Amino acid sequence: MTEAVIDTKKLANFIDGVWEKEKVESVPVINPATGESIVEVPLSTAEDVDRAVAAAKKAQKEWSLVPAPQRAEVLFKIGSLMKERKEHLAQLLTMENGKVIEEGRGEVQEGIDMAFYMAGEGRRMFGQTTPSELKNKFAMSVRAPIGVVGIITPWNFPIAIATWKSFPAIVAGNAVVWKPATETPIMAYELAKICEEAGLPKGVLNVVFGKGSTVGDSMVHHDDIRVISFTGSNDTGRDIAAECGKQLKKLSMEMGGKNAVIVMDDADLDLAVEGILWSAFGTSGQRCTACSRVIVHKDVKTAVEERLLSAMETLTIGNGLDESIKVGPIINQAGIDKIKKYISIGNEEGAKLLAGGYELKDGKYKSGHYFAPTLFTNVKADMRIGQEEIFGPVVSLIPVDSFEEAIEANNSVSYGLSSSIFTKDVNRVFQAQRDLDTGIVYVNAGTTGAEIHLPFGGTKGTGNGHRDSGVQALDVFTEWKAVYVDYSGKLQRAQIDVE
Ligand code: UN1
Repeated sequence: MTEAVIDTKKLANFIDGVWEKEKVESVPVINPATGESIVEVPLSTAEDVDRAVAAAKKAQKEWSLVPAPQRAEVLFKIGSLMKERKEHLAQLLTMENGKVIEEGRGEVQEGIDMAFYMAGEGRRMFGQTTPSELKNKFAMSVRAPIGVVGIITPWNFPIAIATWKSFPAIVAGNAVVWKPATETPIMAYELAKICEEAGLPKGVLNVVFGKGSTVGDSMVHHDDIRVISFTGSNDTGRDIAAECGKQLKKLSMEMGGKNAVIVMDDADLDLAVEGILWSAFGTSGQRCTACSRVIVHKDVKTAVEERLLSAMETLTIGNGLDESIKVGPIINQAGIDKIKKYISIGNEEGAKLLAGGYELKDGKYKSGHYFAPTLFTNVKADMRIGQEEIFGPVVSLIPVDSFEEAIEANNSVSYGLSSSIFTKDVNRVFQAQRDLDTGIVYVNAGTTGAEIHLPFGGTKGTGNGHRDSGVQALDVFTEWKAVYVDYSGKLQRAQIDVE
């Protein structure tokens, strides 16, 4: 079991190209697998945010004038450096977040993919040319950068989500102020170092470590930050949305899901169980896209329960740096407490607990935060464990009588991020992709595994209509500008001087 080493004892904010080492107040970053402190992370103030925003504002003016293909060259270099350091990054990611090393590598790869994809946009970033209704007049639309953007990222995907937000912002000519989650700041430190080495001009990316209640709040209130891109909890998202609404500040949000796998009576059950196992218990269920409901046709309910239970027995739990481990720890005690609360709720609501339901505390689990993979059955779609996000390795099996009932159950939650259906019936496949009210739909695969060149986000309470990643991410970080060039030499009035 190799273990990467971080080259500092205390992280520093990165503002205007300077690593600000003098900050005093800090808290330890705890490895959730071992309980050990890895490094100290500073807790910054509103004043730090002010300086970061001022630096970003100044840098953005020049950066926006650099031709986009040249801005993209820096992103290509960033992607190459990430690729060179993939294993180092993946190990540090596993240490700060707990996800198993294979998933750590996958997440870093997602960031590399995003770097190269967005670098490609430097030579596209297409607008439109379109005929004018008037003679000798030219009309086009172009993307314009917005200015300083604030990004607030979660601990569950500390590098991938940061790249979904910062790379499109940067290639489009904006400057970024980034507040990473205090639980997982190491990826931010490593990524900022890479950006510096790749030659990103100072001030284009600024990292301010600290709490949402200080750093995040100051960013949301700052007049010079014109866009906020946030991924995190529903409650925080609502507060941010209210404030951004007051200020008419552009906001892109992603706030989780209550994602379901539907297993129809004609499904390949072994495949379905594999898909459920991977998307429900991978990352210990701490993905916004995690499968937390299995909506199963009554004719295959018992078979799915039996196969899932025996598949769950193969799940090894422990420190994700060990390649043989399949399920890592939960991020912290608050995460464990929330899962425990939902186990009690499920029991009180009358769901039947088939496996798990407890925290692992003995022996090798003593110093970390571990929870046993858990399966409830006979869950009704409207129970709280069938409706609310648990963010842990807990699956609720909801039996249904028909395809129609399955779709209805899927859509009965307040979220709309990801959904999946296992069936061999092509007609049902197409009906399902039309009727499932989620931003992401999978057929014959679990609910996780979004690729970076497609839009990521969801309907209803998952977000506010914007998308991360994909070319759609550019819509968050640019304004559309319509440009008319009249070369007739006379005043031509639109809508009036048309014969
Ligand atoms: C998240 O859960 O917040 O689709 C991000 C997936 C990953 C990204 C998940 N590519 O599961």
